[in-house]
Amino acid sequence: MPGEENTAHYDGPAGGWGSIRGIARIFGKEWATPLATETLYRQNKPRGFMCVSCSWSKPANYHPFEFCENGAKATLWELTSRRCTPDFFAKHTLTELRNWKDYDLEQQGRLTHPMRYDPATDKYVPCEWEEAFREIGSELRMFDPKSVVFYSSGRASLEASYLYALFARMYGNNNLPDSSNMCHETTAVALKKVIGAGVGTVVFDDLSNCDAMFFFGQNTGSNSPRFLHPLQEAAKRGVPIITFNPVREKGLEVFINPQNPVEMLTGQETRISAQYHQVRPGGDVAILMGICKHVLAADDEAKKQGKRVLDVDFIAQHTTGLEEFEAKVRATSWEEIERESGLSRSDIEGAAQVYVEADRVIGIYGMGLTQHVHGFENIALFVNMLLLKGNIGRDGTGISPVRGHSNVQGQRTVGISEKPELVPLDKIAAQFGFEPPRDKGMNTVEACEGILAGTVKAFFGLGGNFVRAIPERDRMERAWTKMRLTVQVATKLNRSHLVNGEIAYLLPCRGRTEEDLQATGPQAVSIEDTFSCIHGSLGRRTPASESLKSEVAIVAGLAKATLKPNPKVKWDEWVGDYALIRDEIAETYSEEFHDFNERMWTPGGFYRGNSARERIWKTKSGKAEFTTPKTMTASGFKDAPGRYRLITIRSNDQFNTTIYGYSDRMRGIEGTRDVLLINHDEMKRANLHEGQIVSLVSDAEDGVDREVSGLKVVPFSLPDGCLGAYYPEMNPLMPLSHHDEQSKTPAAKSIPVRIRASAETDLVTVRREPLDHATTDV
Ligand SMILES: Nc1nc2c(c(=O)[nH]1)N[C@H]1C(S)=C(S)[C@@H](COP(=O)(O)OP(=O)(O)OC[C@H]3O[C@@H](n4cnc5c(=O)[nH]c(N)nc54)[C@H](O)[C@@H]3O)O[C@H]1N2
Ligand SMILES: Nc1nc2c(c(=O)[nH]1)N[C@H]1C(S)=C(S)[C@@H](COP(=O)(O)OP(=O)(O)OC[C@H]3O[C@@H](n4cnc5c(=O)[nH]c(N)nc54)[C@H](O)[C@@H]3O)O[C@H]1N2
Ligand SMILES: [Mo]
Repeated sequence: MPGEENTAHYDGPAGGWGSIRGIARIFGKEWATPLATETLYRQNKPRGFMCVSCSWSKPANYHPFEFCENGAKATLWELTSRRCTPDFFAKHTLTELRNWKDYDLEQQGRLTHPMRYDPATDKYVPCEWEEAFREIGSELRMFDPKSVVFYSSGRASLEASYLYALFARMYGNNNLPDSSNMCHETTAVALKKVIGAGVGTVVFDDLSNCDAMFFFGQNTGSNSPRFLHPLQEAAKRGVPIITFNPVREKGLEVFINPQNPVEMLTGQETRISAQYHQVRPGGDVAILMGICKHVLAADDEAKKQGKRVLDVDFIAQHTTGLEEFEAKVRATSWEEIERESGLSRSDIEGAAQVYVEADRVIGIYGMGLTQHVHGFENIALFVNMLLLKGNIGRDGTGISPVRGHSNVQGQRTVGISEKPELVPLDKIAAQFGFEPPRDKGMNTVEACEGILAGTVKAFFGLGGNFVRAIPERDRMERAWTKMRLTVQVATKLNRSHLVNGEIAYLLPCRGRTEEDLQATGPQAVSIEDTFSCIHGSLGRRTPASESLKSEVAIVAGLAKATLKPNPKVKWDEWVGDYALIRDEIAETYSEEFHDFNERMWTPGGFYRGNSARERIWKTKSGKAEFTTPKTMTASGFKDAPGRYRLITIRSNDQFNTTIYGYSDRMRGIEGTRDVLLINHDEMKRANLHEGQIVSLVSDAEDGVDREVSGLKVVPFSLPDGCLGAYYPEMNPLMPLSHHDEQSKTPAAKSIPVRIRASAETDLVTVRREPLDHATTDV
């Protein structure tokens, strides 16, 4: 079992003075200017702007400073005074810049001019917007529409996203992969299948009405720190928070509210989790089976006294499939549950008893459940657990995926989807007078497969850092350059801009904090948070450069340069007045977005509704569906001697591929990200010593060599058989084929690897199996 033996050590709580110092350390004087303070003050408030970091709720009753350490970092990162100008690009070739670290690239500051790749000098050179639109448009007109990919990262507003999806469909494809394909796509697919709505059913107020929370694989302290406030309030009310996570994450242990002067001055901590269970990566299927097993046993006991633990009325009226699931649970032994979960029966029963006794329970989760080969089963079983006691569709209950990017959920809501059945295509056809494509488009993994196979000829990136975020980075980078056209819309320089197609453009855009002045005046945009609430957002800062365009203007400019004119599609008018785009959104999605322009400034946002919350089940059976799992582990591969499950983690000093600094304060890892976390017992077994430099190699048995070297061994409290290391540095180790079976979300929380201690010793342990189903390397 894992010990408490981290050498990497942080004694402090999440929040507290550490979070204030964390901001000051990175931004120094930049953070203390009146303008920065004024901007932060307006963050996440009505008539203010909505944070560009995560998608956590923006409540109506906001705090004086409704931002967290990471929201402040993200805002200040966008507001930096540094500029990455044409001068910078004149000094460096792309070949040279490809050797720079992600951190150093983004440190160059905001992009200022549209740039075109010049193959003769291997440099980006400045160009005019119209020239860029013209060339990209004329190239796009020559491709088979099915060979072009339109990626988006989850930041672009509802307005930009709606136009982007419309552009792709008018162009002729549904190739609209999105960062959520690497993230909560498992949620979208699993929840749609079992409860008929692909997003969470919980709203903010439920958090103060529940009497227990079950928390799987979400790192609140780093990734959605404002969530710590309702968690702290719940813990203070005596609500047990039961956490399952291989890593002891500080934010789920103790918290000091940096907005509470008394707590700050007295160092008064709140304990967050009442129970903390260090599950094996992929062990959640077994835990959930164990919890359900205990619930059924408790129900058997209760029946003897004429009572029930199960919500039998709810089950009879609203669900299907319990019989088969129940038989499976009863047939599953505790021995198997203990082996697969890495936890003891008494631990699981202890957690399950809290569930038995609680009347209103919320289930919360993040990447720890979604990023597995059997991520679908993780989520479906979590829903099973909730259904047993009617914990969906009542106040203070429900399932709550914590979404990532600030508008990632909203982008899917307004049409960015490769799945045509999720988009009201008939309505769009009637509204704009064209026939949208009805065939399925490519998701992220399929787009990567197409790029490797050479069938994808052009890639358009609306934000993000695709090449860095996806699996199989080394092979992907080599294949990337074979594309004819790559276009990236971005605020800051990143790795994806340096791996270019034959023709490549880098187009700089305004950020959400900045004033967006168009023909009818300053424009606001809107986003959807993790609780399905829609908020207006108004940027007021002077844009980083006069040459920047908004994402709306860039998408419209490109669409106009590419598509035949259509009188119902008014690109110029839409750019002049975003309220007209919102009118179009309201027409396409009339149920959710009626009176959009009037409602967008509602304090706390307006709720777009969720059928499952009303106990209306838009599933195939018309009921909420119990799922019988075909597997007892989510990892998707067998254990073998020397094979570890690698989990890729984020620090509080990064936002995805954006690295703010090298301090993972809450895990006590400082100064470097090139580390391999492993527990003491495993270190002994593998004959490793602290500080030793090792490599990780792929153990996927697909014949492809994958290696990341130069990792320093750091003893860390983790379950046996498991390792931890940072995303995105580890992405070369993740096979493209290693993804959730149903949704194709890359399985970044259980990657099969071996440790290579040194070139001589380990060649023996790295097996090279003959190629069987392997894809060919490029
Ligand atoms: N500061 C900051 N904030 C962010 C981001 C960021 O990079 N930095 N990214 C944003 C985005 S896009 C997203 S999607 C979210 C991601 O936020 P999270 O969903 O929290 O994602 P991760 O931090 O990748 O992993 C979550 C937790 O899963 C645990 N875990 C790993 N494997 C397992 C397992 O098998 N079972 C269980 N139960 N737990 C497991 C890890 O230890 C980790 O604590 O955060 C968003 N917010
Ligand atoms: N191994 C492993 N891989 C993972 C994950 C993991 O946990 N482990 N997590 C996955 C997840 S959850 C996600 S969401 C993906 C993230 O994948 P992406 O969303 O593609 O990546 P980001 O790092 O969020 O993108 C950062 C870049 O976005 C640009 N940008 C910032 N703001 C704006 C803006 O307002 N407009 C535009 N146009 N551009 C902007 C900047 O240039 C910045 O460099 O990675 C996935 N990959
Ligand atoms: Mo994400």
